[in-house]
Amino acid sequence: MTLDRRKARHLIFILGDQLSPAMSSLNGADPAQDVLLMCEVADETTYARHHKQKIAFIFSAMRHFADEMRREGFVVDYVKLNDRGNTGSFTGELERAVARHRPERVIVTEPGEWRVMEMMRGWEEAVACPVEIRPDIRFLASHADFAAWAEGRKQLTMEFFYREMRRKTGLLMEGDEPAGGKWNYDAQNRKPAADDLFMPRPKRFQPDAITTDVIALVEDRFADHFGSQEKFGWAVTREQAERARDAFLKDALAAFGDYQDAMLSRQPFLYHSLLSPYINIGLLDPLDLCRRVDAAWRAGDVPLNAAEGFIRQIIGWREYVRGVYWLKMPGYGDMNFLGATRDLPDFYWTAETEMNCVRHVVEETRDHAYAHHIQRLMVTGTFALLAGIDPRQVHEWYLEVYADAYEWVELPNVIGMSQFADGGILGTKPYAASGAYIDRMSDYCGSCRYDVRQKTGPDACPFNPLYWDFLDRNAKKLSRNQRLTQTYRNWARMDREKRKAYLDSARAVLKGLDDAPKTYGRTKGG
Ligand code: FAD
Ligand code: DLZ
Ligand code: SF4
Repeated sequence: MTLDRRKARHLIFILGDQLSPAMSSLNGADPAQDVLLMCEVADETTYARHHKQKIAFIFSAMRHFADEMRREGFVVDYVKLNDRGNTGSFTGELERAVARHRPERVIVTEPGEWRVMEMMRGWEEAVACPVEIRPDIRFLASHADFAAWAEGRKQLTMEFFYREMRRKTGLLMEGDEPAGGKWNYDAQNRKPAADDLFMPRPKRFQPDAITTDVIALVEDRFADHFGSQEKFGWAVTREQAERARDAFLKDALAAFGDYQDAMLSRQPFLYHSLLSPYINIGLLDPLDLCRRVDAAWRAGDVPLNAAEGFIRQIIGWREYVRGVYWLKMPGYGDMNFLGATRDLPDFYWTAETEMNCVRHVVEETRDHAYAHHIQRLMVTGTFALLAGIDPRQVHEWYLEVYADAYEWVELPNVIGMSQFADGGILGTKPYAASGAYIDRMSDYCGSCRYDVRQKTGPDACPFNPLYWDFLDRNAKKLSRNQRLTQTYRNWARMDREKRKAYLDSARAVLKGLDDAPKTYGRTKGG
């Protein structure tokens, strides 16, 4: 009997973002009796039309993980995308694998996405075999933990959740107190950066034979998906991801805090870690990473604001958005508190816009399947918010274009944090800002066709009139927000002519968006 037809005690199904030997599904696994199942399926590549690099990254990491587990002595039944008979779906592939291995039980770790959980709930019936779904122990807070924390709270404030995670893990704690006497050093993390020849570069890797094969496969099967693969440099093995992690800790972490919000045209990565794709698929363990950051601070290698800023993103924001996602699904993705309906402009795909900031971010997204947090939030995110783009289209864009995007983490960041479409579940006010913010934090404006200092008229930075138009347009829903009281007061005090000039300029920008043809995205290839 060939190995991939071997009878199994347990058939352990490992999804593409579960690539760790420490997954709960592998707990107690026995190489002598169990079979691991992994499959590349068309449905997962097209339910969102992912960036080409994202598909290549996941397939290559999956193939390498299968080899890693084979070296551990496991039989891995691996179905490739082009294998004959591949049904193209998780359920179809599980059915076929159950027929091949006739297991006593299927074991799987719960998925990151609601959509896949719904699918899993039907598996026991579909395959006529017991299916055990185990919790994902890569997270500090289980769904029940988060629900218990959220119970009875009027506002789900991330900061309070984060403090609990600090206490729970002991990270940056001195006894019962936060290190340095403060929980949060964000106020020190807002410096603009200067372009610097000696800025550290994140560790990138030459594609090996496996990656080269999947890049060709992706080019062939997903030619019309967004993105270029030319600059593919992602780690695809655990050992490479660990080297990328160590390089970040050594070279960039110390300045991470100071320049977390900065943006520079010639430095797409600045002091960011680029570790999210690895953490999200299981190549790096988030808690282990935070412990290393804590140790670097305790050893005096990095300042407290850097260590705290980084650890807060992971045990704070990352855990918190996952909690919100599972608490509010299903339905969270349909929220549209501000009633925004405009179609996503084509330049989110083509980068063909005279707004230098947006052009840069879209080009970097196309070339690297990456943009850092402030680019996502304050450039493409804020523009979509101010222009009143349909949040579902914004969500679909973010889910497709970034190598680290999975709905559990992407959706709350987009629907909640960036588009305020959840009406304030996740954030207390919308991230609306005029061009002045981008000018302060970046070097984009200096070489832009628009003038960031001009408030209205054809040469004015479009963010400027759109900012006031957004507030005016949404006054009914936002003017009672305490954090916007002063802003609305300023608007009310502005003289009538000035207000009219803002609204007229905004109308001209929005008309330009509406009149431009929409050929990409949802309309392209379905
Ligand atoms: P660093 O700046 O080096 O940060 C360190 C780590 O902190 C990241 O690797 C990530 O694991 C974590 N982190 C930081 N901020 C967040 C956050 N807000 N939510 C969750 N984790 C966070 N992150 C994703 O992993 N997947 C997404 O699909 C995603 N979509 C986003 C969409 C929008 C509109 C916004 C504003 C943010 C989104 N983020 C997403 C969060 C954040 O932008 C990315 O995690 C970060 O840019 C990844 O790059 P990095 O590894 O260099 O991060
Ligand atoms: C994102 C993705 C892609 C593109 N392809 C696959 C695949 O072919 N096989 C697989 O097991 N997983 C893939 N993934 C990751 C899944 O979409 C992810 O596991 C679910 O969305 C649950 O989070
Ligand atoms: Fe962006 Fe406005 Fe600055 Fe141009 S002027 S780069 S559009 S913020």
